[in-house]
Amino acid sequence: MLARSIALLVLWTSLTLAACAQAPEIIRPDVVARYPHDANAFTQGLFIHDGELFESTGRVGQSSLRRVDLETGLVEQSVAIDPPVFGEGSARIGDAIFMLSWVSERGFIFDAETFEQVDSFTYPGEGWGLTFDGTHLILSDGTPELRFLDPGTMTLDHSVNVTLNGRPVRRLNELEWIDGMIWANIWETRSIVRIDPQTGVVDAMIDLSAIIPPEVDGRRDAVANGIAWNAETGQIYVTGKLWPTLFEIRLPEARE
Ligand SMILES: [Ca+2]
Repeated sequence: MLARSIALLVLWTSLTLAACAQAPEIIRPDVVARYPHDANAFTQGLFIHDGELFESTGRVGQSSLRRVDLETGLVEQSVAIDPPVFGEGSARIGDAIFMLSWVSERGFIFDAETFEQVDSFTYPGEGWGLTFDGTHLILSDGTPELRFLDPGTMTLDHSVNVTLNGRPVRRLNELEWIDGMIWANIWETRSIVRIDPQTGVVDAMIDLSAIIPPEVDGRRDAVANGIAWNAETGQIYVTGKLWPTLFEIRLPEARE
């Protein structure tokens, strides 16, 4: 009886420890800097290339791809995405910018310098967020599944299901490859999840509650969306749909 009780206690302890080890860390980022952001931009994609900020926006009739001056928030170059397409996430590979649409099952490839459309591609289902890990384009579609696409053919290489405490995470939205991990906004929340690209396990949640601009606080459409990483400097930027502000953030653990 005693041996059985001890065995159960050992089992319970190990399960508890396993559960604790899985629980994601909750991180409240520090704000390093604030910059103006176009409050009419329904942000769906955000990334940095060679220190320059690029953004894709959504809504039918307002969708666009744009290059934005980081300091002023002014749009320096843009191309409109014609109706009925609702623009979504974007990512850059070399001289090409790939951009998704929400429900058209069609994406676009733009010349990164001229913003001329040079090609298009198709994919099944919805398109939400897009990022590049150096090998694959990673696509979110609002489900817990992240699709890893071969950028040469835009065919599916493999997919990963994202879990938090063992449960599927839905509504994965804008994506960013940061230092070997995938960061993803969760639609209609104030949280970014940090995902292990191999296992899909969320190891941390970045809580943006403290930086929601007062101008949009409480607005259901103006949710946090948009993460950009400057791979050369390590700087991380976040914003939201219709937010008047773009923030450079830093995780406390990264303090020197
Ligand atoms: Ca991004």
